[in-house]
Amino acid sequence: MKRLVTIQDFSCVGRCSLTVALPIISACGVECAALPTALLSNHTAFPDFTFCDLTNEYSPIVDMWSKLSLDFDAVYTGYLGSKNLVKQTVSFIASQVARNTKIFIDPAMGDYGKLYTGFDQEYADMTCEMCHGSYMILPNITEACFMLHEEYKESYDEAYITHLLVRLSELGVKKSVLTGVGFAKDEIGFYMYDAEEKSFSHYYGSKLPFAYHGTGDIFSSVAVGAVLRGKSDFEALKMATDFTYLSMKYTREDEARRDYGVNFEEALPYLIENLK
Ligand code: PXL
Repeated sequence: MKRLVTIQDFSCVGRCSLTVALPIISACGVECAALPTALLSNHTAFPDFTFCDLTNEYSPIVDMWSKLSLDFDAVYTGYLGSKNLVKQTVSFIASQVARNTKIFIDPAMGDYGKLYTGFDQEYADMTCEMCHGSYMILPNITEACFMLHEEYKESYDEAYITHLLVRLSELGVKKSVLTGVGFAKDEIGFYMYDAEEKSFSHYYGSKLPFAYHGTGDIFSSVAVGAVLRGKSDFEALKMATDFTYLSMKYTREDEARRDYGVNFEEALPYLIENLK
């Protein structure tokens, strides 16, 4: 069984980051260790939240892992939460790249053309430093634009998407993936660039006429879990697209739903079945 460590915050309520990554990656049949970067009462899209930065725990934890020779097949980073945490993650990733660990980066910091509360351009710039030597990066278009200082476009063509992907690969990433891409009103999926093969691929599923918070974390967790379970990158990303759609559909059908992320729990049997 493969073991990965995911580095992101623990938001107690709201179904994002670790509360999404842990169950999904476990359902993929992959051991999921965790390095929590911050402890929040709930995610930052709620009107208010508490935030406890765990920066001071970071070095002692990774130093202890090193002392105990604990190692990982992959590292998967998500929402980090402060520049200090990005800095520490840059050096942790560098140490792991040197050991040939597969690095997956979801630079979770914004959506719909805006950064989440608490982030700024400098944070986005620092995120680029994590990319060198990494295996896959999975930003949405907003995150890619902030990282690359490119104009965010709500309506775009294929040339815009492939340009962003090639620029992402120049940060030192093997597989650049843009999430939430669609050219027709009713389609959404991913567009990938393989820097070694110099080839593009994409897949779209149906787009539902509503949006929920936390779908990016769900998408990335499925993609990372499925790659580590042995699926090809394309298959894993396709599965992530379909799983995200299914989770959103179940959420809509739940009359008692609350505005706390999506009902990915109900879609877990699909994942387990398709990864057998
Ligand atoms: O889903 C991304 C995410 C993760 N963690 C926290 C967040 C968000 C998005 O707002 O606030 C704390």
